[in-house]
Amino acid sequence: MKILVTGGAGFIGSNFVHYACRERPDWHVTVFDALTYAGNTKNLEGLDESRYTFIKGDICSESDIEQAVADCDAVVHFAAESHVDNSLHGPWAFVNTNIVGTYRLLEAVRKHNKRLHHISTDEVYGDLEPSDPKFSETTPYNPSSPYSATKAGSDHLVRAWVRSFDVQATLSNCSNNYGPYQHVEKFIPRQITEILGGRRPKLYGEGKNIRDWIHAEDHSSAILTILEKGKIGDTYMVGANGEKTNKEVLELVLELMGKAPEEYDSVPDRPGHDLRYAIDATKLHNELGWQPKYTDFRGGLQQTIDWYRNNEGWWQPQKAETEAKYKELGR
Ligand code: NAD
Ligand code: TDX
Repeated sequence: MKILVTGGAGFIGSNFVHYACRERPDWHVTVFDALTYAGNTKNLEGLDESRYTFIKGDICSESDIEQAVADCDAVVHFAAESHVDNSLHGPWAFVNTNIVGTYRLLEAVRKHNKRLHHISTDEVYGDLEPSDPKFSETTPYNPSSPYSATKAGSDHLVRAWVRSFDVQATLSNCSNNYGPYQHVEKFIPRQITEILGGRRPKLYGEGKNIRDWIHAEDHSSAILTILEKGKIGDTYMVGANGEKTNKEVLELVLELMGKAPEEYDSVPDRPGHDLRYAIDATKLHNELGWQPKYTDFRGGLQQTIDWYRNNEGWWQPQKAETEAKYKELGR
């Protein structure tokens, strides 16, 4: 089995590549990645070199992606612009990669008749009030940011290509991931690396927003399950019952790093900030028998903190530029 992983040098994509190489020793993985600011070939270090090939390529380039697709059996599509704050200040890259890039990939998959699994996010459903039921596969789309609107657009394209052209695709919409190799622009790594650098973490607004955290390895096991057992044309929600306010997460990071709970700064809120995301993964449990492994958030977070502590050489090169961008935004 030859698997093409778009965005495989990014956070979740590289976690998936490590997981798939471990769990499926007879597979060959081709990582296809443009190496934007978010991609890093260091994320693939430690893999047996005979097990994977790296192609530097852009999913928006018809020729780059078509060649790569022609040469594989199945595609797992992670490549995207993924950070909400960036989408508020430079939406074009999101429209281009998330929508045009997914279109190019779909055309290549259609032409060469390959299996596709498309990775998406719970953010396409908009946000919830604290008392609302969780998102499920039938929740109507209602995206808030340029990021989530372009991910929603990509989901609609995939569904249309399944229905209109018989493309053999499945989709999954997952909640917030955490774990190793996550860029320091994102909430948890930003706070860990601020503390490691001797500075105070930064909480948007009052920190009442709720996110539903899942470890990237559990997301990887869900993707592998759907790729192998999912029903063509179906969407699966992926989540691990990890709802927490941002303030709760930050206080836990502070505690695990030996700091007092008030040792952080409140900074101006993100415009249009979604209040709550929460996933109901019943379909994935009942139909495909998937279960998460990292059910203890405290343990998973401690492991993640240890990873950043032990891999300063990985994150330090991204840090100054990331914080300079946040400084410009006043966050
Ligand atoms: P990331 O930003 O860490 O990685 C994205 C990767 O895609 C990078 O390696 C980048 O170089 C590559 N890429 C970007 N544009 C490309 C292009 N035009 N051609 C080829 N490669 C390109 O993102 P992530 O957090 O790992 O997210 C991966 C996927 O999972 C995305 O589709 C995202 O929407 C989805 N997702 C993320 C989360 C989360 O919590 N991070 C949750 C649910 C879904
Ligand atoms: O410094 C910060 N302080 C803060 O309070 C940062 C960077 C974020 N936040 C808040 C904003 C969010 O409520 O923390 C929460 C999480 O923020 P992000 O890590 O930026 O994630 P989010 O906007 O929730 O989106 C993430 O989950 C869904 C991923 O980035 C998306 O790619 C995914 O689809």
